Amino acid sequence: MKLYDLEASGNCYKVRLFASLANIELDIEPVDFLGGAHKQPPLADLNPLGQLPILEDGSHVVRDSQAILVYLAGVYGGLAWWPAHPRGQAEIVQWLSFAANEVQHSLCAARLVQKFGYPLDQSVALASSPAVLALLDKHLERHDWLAIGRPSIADCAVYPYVALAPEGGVDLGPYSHIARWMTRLEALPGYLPKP
Ligand SMILES: N[C@@H](CCC(=O)N[C@@H](CS)C(=O)NCC(=O)O)C(=O)O
Repeated sequence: MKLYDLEASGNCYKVRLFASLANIELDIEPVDFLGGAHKQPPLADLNPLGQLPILEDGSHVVRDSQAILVYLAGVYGGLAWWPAHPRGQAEIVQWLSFAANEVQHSLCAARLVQKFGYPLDQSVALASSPAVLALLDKHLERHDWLAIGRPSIADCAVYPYVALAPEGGVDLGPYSHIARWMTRLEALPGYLPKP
């Protein structure tokens, strides 16, 4: 199973982190991102959005880090990471959407500007970050894990850009429940340190 990967990408890290925690073997294929390889065939044929990560499992292709987490957990991860019941699945998907929307447009965007010089509005990204972190911190005040009462792909989807947020100029200092959740996640067997 091949992961088309960019080491510095938090979205790719979501997949590498989960695979490491769930002991799923991936063949990591580094992509020449600066050279634009993700925007040209053959990768642009695999993902017409021209984005990473992309997973290739034999002839089956999955794009989008959230979708890849669901695929890997459902096919190879067992019920521990992706429960059979739709209630548990929906609880997890709430957080996958949060990762792809709120987190992507705040913490991730701030890092893209500060670390990689992306032409996004840093002030908008920074202004929206505290509300995202406050919501997360409030949830974690009453829950050890984001969903289903145990570690799941929800945690793997949200953790990377939270852990990387200081690289975007976002201060995690005020969020003590987030800090304790990160410590719990980092203590899991198979934890893969952030890039
Ligand atoms: N929703 C996608 C976003 C993927 C994404 O934005 N990937 C970045 C690397 S972190 C990328 O390939 N950007 C290139 C582009 O959008 O042109 C996911 O979660 O996988």
